[in-house]
Amino acid sequence: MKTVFSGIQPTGKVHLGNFLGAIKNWVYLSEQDNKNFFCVVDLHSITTHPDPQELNSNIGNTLKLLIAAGINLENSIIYAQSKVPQHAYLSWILSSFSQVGELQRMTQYKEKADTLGSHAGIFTYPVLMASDILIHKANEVPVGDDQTQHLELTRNIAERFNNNYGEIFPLPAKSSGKSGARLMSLKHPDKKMSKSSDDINGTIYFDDDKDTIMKKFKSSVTDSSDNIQYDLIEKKGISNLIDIYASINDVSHEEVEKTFKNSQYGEFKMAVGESVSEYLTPINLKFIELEKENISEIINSNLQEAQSSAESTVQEVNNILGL
Ligand code: AQP
Repeated sequence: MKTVFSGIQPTGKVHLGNFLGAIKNWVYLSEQDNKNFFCVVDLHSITTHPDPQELNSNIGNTLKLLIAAGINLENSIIYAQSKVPQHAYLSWILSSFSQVGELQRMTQYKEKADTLGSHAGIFTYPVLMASDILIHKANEVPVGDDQTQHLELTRNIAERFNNNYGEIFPLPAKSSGKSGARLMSLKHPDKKMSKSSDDINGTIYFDDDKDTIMKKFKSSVTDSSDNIQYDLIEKKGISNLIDIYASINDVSHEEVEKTFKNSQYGEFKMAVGESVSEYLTPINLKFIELEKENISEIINSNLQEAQSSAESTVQEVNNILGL
């Protein structure tokens, strides 16, 4: 049985990109014969110095949303990273198996250092990410292409540890599960749809009602032709809409082009909006229902399982290191 790990940062309100790029696949993986750890990686979001109240509310909402999305909790554990301090503990140990040069080469470090200032948290962030994966000895990690470099680093760190102390950590691979689309803003199709941006009209949030969703799609930026064709260079806006429709309906770009070959942009935009609303509305309704319920028992039992899995790895590592 495979062990799968993946995470989401509580940096804001969860959006359609998070669903189609990650959570939809997590739901799929939770229906397979895997052991899954889906983690709200709140320690990572400290790098942006968030408002404490906002952070706290985002952590709770994100956990609730993972349940509302339909992740099967029979074989999946959802929890907040900071409640399992073993993540940070292992991260310290792994930092002695990480090289400064390779951390300096991380593209996201270079990008984030430009915007957030170069504090050490941004620099050592990939080591914590390696720890997130290795603490549960995950062998599969469903992540987007932007995380490939971090996953390679995780493998390097694990290999170095293993070379010194024996085969403790499996070398994790990128998930071969259904890959999700990389959604762009509806208003700025050259920018990624993102939790922490203030691009409200370009972003579809999980709790947008049908009216709002339809309005956002109606005013989405496309191009002056009326040709529904996937072309990431010349037609970024319409390609983004094709991606969204294809991902929600589990069809290929070609099938979308074929289905809508006689439609105009206006018609297609409404069809995409309808699909999105049909996909998000039940999740939002379930989320509202969960808000009224006391789910602390679910959260606590998941947390205990996560702590016990992490503690068993820490014990093994401590014994091997002579700690
Ligand atoms: N636009 C997107 N399209 C497809 N997938 C996306 N993901 C994020 N944005 C898109 C995927 O969602 C998962 C969780 O992301 P994250 O919270 O770890 O961080 P992120 O990638 O930085 O997400 P955001 O929403 O853009 O947040 P901020 O604004 O905080 O940076 C990941 O699997 C990610 O690929």
